[in-house]
Amino acid sequence: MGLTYQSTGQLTTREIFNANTDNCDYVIALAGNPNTGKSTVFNALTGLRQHTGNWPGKTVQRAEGTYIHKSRRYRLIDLPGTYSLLANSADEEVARDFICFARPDATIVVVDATCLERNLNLALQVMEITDKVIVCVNLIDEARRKKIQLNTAKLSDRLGVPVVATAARSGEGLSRLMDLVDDVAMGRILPKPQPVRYSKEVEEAIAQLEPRVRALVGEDINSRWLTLRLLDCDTRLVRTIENYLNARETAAAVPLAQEGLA
Ligand SMILES: Nc1nc2c(ncn2[C@@H]2O[C@H](COP(=O)(O)OP(=O)(O)OP(=O)(O)O)[C@@H](O)[C@H]2O)c(=O)[nH]1
Ligand SMILES: [Mg+2]
Repeated sequence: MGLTYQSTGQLTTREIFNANTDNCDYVIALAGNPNTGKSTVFNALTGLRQHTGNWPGKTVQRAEGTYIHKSRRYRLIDLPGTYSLLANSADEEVARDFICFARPDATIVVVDATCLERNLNLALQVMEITDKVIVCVNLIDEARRKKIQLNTAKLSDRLGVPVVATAARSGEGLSRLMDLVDDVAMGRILPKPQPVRYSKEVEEAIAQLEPRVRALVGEDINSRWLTLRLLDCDTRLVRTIENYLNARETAAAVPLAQEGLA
């Protein structure tokens, strides 16, 4: 594979996702469960400055476009709608790999205000991979109609990331969304996602294994998240890392993971 780590000495995996920052200042991912309004947000932000194609090497459709906010050009990538990032399907794998390896400057997670609990599952999974998350609680008009009240300040506090309520179809909240994306991409806001805590046994295994994982992959991949995947014996992810990053040493961590759980 002609990119990467070995050849350049640094992670340039954005190139294999055709998502480098040529002609733009920042790359932003749009994630969310199916039917939450991602494409409506995407269309509202990018207007006619968009095109579609396939993800490299996949039959999964990809849409990307650009928008300008505060004189900066943003490239927005509409990820496939998924319920999780466990890579059980091509869609999930594309979404996970993009967030993990292309390392967007910010990821917007679009959630449905009328079924927040189910939708936050994906938000928490994204927040395990990257800190740079903005939660966009969409369909707020539907929530109002159903008399569902939402305290975005409290939600933001509990999650540790910025939250904005939107009704993408009418454009409500989208200007605030772009402000927050700008703040996160520029580093004016540094989200601090509250980590999901697991059982004592799992946390102990993480404590043992994570320093060794970090020593292998550095700060380029979230080591706690990768440790969890290794404890899950996600050998496919290890192969993906080998492909993307040429970091074959990571494979050595799988027996370590099994050791950690023994
Ligand atoms: N009432 C209301 N409807 C919305 C809003 N945003 C999107 N919709 C509608 O919700 C439906 C789904 O929107 P999409 O933008 O296609 O959702 P998506 O997340 O891209 O869906 P997938 O790509 O299939 O995962 C469409 O009928 C939209 O018009 C909103 O804020 N309020
Ligand atoms: Mg869509």
